[in-house]
Amino acid sequence: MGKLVLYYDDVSPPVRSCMLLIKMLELDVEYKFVDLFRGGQLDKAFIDLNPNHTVPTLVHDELVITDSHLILMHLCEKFEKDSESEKLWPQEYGERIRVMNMLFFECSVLFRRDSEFLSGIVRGGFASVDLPLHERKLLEAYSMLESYLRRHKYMAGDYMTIADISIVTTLSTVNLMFPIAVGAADKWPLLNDWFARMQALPVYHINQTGLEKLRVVIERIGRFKFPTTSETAKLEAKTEGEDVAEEQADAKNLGNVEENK
Ligand SMILES: N[C@@H](CCC(=O)N[C@@H](CS)C(=O)NCC(=O)O)C(=O)O
Repeated sequence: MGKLVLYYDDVSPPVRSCMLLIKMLELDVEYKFVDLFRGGQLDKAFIDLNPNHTVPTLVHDELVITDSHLILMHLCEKFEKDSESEKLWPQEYGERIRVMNMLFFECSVLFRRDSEFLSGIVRGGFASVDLPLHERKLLEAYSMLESYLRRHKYMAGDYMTIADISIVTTLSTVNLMFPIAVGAADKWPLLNDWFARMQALPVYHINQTGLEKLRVVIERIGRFKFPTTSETAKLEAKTEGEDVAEEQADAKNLGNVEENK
């Protein structure tokens, strides 16, 4: 099968999507940790490998793949068993294009909007971000996903594909701030139902673990708490320890890097 190495930090939604798929396909992968909140992605050796210094990065023999969506496609292409019941990456052209369409949506709309929001918190603290603006953009993305789900049961068809795996890791991250359940009755019933189905997957705990790490670190750096039951985050004055100051310095670095993209 050739050697597979995944550079990762599971605070990252696109990393988590690859980890979910790797578990589903039961692949033997060597994991190399890149500590994002300590600037590990800026180490020379890693930049030599991936000039865009992002995780996930997959090395498969001579191939270096630096985008999660392509990693998902590649792993399915190479390792998904050729079975009718396993169509995470379908063969039929039209179905495949629908999957790609949603992967590109994840990349260019959902992840981008989520990343702009979280990068703002990391750069300047929660109090500095334009919450109504981000809320409008992210809730609009929920509504877009709700529209896709009116067409079929999963994001790209009536069965689960890598588009669902990619979307759920970012969506669950956005959900920390803007709970989908709040709009379950009226605005996003289908999205809420789809999210529950995805959370019931046997591998979902992998996403939950990274998500929890991200929640803790973003709350500490941003000096706030994500909401628990209400839609509104509560600002919370926190005492800054040395650890926080150090993380903020590194996080500023990360924020600058993301801003330049
Ligand atoms: N479109 C890329 C996005 C990857 C990405 O932006 N990863 C972030 C973490 S979520 C990262 O590594 N940021 C570090 C940096 O930009 O220096 C993918 O899906 O793989």
